[in-house]
Amino acid sequence: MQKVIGRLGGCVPRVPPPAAFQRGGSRRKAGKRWGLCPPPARQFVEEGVRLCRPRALRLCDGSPAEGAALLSQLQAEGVLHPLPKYDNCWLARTDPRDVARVESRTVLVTERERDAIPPKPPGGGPQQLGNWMSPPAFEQAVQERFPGCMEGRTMYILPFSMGPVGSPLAKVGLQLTDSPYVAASMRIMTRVGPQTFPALARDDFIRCLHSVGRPLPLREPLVSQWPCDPARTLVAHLPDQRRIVSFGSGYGGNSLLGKKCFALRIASRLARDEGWLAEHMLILGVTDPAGKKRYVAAAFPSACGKTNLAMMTPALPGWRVHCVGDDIAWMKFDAEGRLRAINPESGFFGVAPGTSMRTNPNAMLTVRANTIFTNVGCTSDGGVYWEGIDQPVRPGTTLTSWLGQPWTPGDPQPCAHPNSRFCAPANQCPIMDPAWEDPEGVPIDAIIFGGRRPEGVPLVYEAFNWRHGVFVGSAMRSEATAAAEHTGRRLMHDPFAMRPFFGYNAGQYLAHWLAVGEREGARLPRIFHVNWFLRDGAGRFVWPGFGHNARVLAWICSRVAGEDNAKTTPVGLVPREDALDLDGLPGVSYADLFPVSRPFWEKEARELRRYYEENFGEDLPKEVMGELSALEERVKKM
Ligand code: GTP
Ligand code: SPV
Ligand code: MN
Repeated sequence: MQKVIGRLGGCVPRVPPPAAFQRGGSRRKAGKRWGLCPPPARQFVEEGVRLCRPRALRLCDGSPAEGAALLSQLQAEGVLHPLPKYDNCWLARTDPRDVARVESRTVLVTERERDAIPPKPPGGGPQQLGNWMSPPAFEQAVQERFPGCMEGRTMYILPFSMGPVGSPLAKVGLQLTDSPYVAASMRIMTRVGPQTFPALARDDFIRCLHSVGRPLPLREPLVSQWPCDPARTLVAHLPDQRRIVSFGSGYGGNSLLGKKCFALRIASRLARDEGWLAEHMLILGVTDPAGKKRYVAAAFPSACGKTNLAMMTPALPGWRVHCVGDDIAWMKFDAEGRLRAINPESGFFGVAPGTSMRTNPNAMLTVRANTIFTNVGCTSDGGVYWEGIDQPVRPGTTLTSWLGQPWTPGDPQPCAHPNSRFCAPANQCPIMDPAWEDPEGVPIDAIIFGGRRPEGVPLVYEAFNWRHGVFVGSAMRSEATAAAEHTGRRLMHDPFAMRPFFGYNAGQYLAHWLAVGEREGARLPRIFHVNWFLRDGAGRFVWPGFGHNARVLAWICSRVAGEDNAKTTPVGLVPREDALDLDGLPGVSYADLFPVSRPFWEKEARELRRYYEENFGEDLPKEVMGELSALEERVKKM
């Protein structure tokens, strides 16, 4: 681009001329397509080019030929390794410092801090509901990082839609990135191509700028051929300007900006302003043996079972599950007052470890073709390997860990990184719902919250009403997982599974959920809480989980159908002993699954009160505090 600009006499071209587009037979076509690209989008590209100074540009069209070219380029650069055991599958190994979302470097940039996070009470612990950055500090951070950051590299221009193109619930974005790995992954996770141009013309698209922060020539050698700059990583959101600016990481939610940055942080803010919901939820369809189908959305924190539930093979005869989405739901009321949900994504970025033909056969069948694996192990015959894959390794085959080292079962370090992932097209999942791309979305009958709770929290309970349900969501806690930088089995608060993803003040978020419940004419879904992760004294899971979670879905469906089969507890409504099908589960007892202990809930309520006070302060809606007081009263009478 420098050269191009030079040739034009030092002035910045109003539009990057086609000559700036990469060679490869398609330069003329690219130039023509560039000509069709709406002016606001071109302007954003020009700004990015001026700031980042890439060597070349590539406007991505989403075509199969482009996908193939990107992949072979990544192979030539040594970023992707082919996995010949499958069809068009690839393995990436990252710099070991760039393996997960970095919550400590993820910020919301707003004029007023209060618009981003609740105020820190004096003397309170560290605020856990997001990080705020002032606009001047952000400007400075950009100036310290972005000028010239793409020198020597190609800038990929990705016009993309979150949601089926043309859906009233869909929104578009334009991502600029210097990572071909990100470009290849975005093509799987989102709908990339010129079909988004009409929407891009409207100027309200989300502007996404991403750089790995390693201009060429390199000043220091790369680790694992993976460019990143961990010391200067920053993932910034400017909700008022509909802008995302990310630097220094090529991994997952830090770099595939359509996902957490757009579809959750920016979208949750738009949703609040426009009266809808953008949530960290899977969406599934469940059909009972009589053929009655219902749709359910469920929020579990990262690495707590969304993909697995969304794709489950029911262990209950006669029941069927179909997948609409595994991570994010955008939900809006229709004219009849029903909450309708779409999955804004078009691919899965799923946790690999623990995935097997026993636990999640549909995921295993999904990732046999056209999949990019990141930080999994591999076998010498060109297959993948990870903890819990549950597949015999053929004699004579050797294993290589995610670090590229020889690995043998029993080694102290895992073969795959705990946050290793597969990135696969959703339409390859054998149980995608026939309506998964319905532009109107699917009607939601139940909302489920859940987390990893080793003790005290029952397998399932139903909230008494919407307001109590909002309290239940706000009170979610779960053990830390490898999806972000937190370590150990620490119990963390994670309201609505959104703690790392709120796009505005979390207190206002709770108020928005309460307001949704007051909406005139709304036919509200019922709200439930589940816990697949209770452990016994020896640390073993007491619930078999996975396909058996269909037993819980069956009870939830019976509640939606209005069956009178619940028992009231201080915490919520639980299945009567005869209402939960535990047939064929030797050793699993109702009593173990439904602990009700006064000391446990007294302690839980005390901890919640402390958490609310220290983290939400006066921004906690009084209704939520009222629900906590009501719980405390009920627990006292236990
Ligand atoms: P993100 O993609 O990070 O948002 O994660 P997720 O919520 O989609 O979690 P996922 O379904 O990928 O599951 C994460 C881990 O939990 C995997 O190792 C699963 O094998 C395990 N897991 C999922 N469901 C169950 C269950 O019902 N029981 C048990 N014991 N483990 C489960
Ligand atoms: C999560 O952490 O919730 C994920 C993975 O779904 S990432 O895309 O990295 O955010
Ligand atoms: Mn997730």
